Amino acid sequence: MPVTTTPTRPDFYTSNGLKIPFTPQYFEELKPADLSNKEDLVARYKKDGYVFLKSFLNRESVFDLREQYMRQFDNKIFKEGSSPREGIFSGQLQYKPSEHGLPHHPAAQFVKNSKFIAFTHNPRLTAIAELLMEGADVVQLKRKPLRHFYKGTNVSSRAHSDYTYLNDGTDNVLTLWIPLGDIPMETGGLLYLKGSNNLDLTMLRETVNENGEQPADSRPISGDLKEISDVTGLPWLYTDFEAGDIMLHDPFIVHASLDCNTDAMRLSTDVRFADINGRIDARWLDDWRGDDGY
Ligand SMILES: O=C(O)CCC(=O)C(=O)O
Repeated sequence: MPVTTTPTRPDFYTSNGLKIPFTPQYFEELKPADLSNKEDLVARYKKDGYVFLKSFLNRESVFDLREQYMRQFDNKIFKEGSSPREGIFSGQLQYKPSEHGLPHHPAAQFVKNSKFIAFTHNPRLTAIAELLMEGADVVQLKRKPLRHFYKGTNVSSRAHSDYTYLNDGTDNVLTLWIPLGDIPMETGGLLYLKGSNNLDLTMLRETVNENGEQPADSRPISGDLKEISDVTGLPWLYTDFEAGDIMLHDPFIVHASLDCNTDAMRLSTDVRFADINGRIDARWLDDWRGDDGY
C-alpha cells in the first residue's frame, strides 16, 4: 500500500521551466470518482471530460512493468543503493532527452514488449473505456506513447488536447493515462485545465500566441501554464498520482504536465480507445516511436 502523507507544497511549480504559482487561482484538487457508481462515472465523463480512478490497477503490477522497462538501462542511471524497480535517477543520463523513443532507445523497444502489450490489454481497461464510451465497441489504438522524464531537464508535456493529434479520424476516442510509478506533483504530475473540454481552442491558441510564443511545433497550445490559466480564468486540476491510479479523458480536454523535480524518474503511458465503427486515424495504427512525428 502507498504511504499517504500530506505533502508540503512549494510556492510555485514549473512546466517546461516556466513558473506557475501554487495558489487557489491556478490550482484546484482533482477529486476521484467512485468506481461502483457506473451512472455517475458516465455522467461525470460527459460533463467534465475526465474521470479519475484511484487504485484501479494493482500497484505491484504497475511496479513490475516499471521494473521491466528500467532494467533495459545501464546501472549508471540509477542512484547507488536503489533498484531499477524504484527507478531513482543517479543524475547521469544514458541517453539525451532528445533521443527518447528513437529506434535505438529502450522506450521504442519496450512498447513492442509482450509484458507491455499484456499490461495495456488488461480487459479491465477495455471494459472501463467501453463503459465511458457508452457501450461503443472499441478498439485499442496500437500507438501508445511512453513518457520518461528526468529531474533537471525541464522537459514536460506542453498543454494540448489529444484530438489535435488524432484529427484524421473519429473523435469518439478516449485516452487512458497511466502513471507507471508514483507521480506526485513534484515528480511531474499531469494537470487538467478545468472545464476546457468545452473551450474554444482556436481562440485560446490565438490569444496565447499573440502574447509572444511562436513555437516550432504548432500543435501544443503552449508551455506556459500560468498564461493559459490567466487567459481562460480556469484553474489546473491536480493530484499526487500513485501507481495503480488511472485517468480517463476525452479528446478535447486540455492537459499538460509539470517538470520532474525528484530523483524518482517519471514514467507514464497513454492508451487510447476508438469507436470501432468510426474511421480510425491511420497514424495511430502502428507502434509508437519518439520520431514518428505524430
Ligand atoms: O504523460 C504526459 O506527460 C502526458 C502525455 C499526453 O498527454 C499525451 O501523450 O497526449
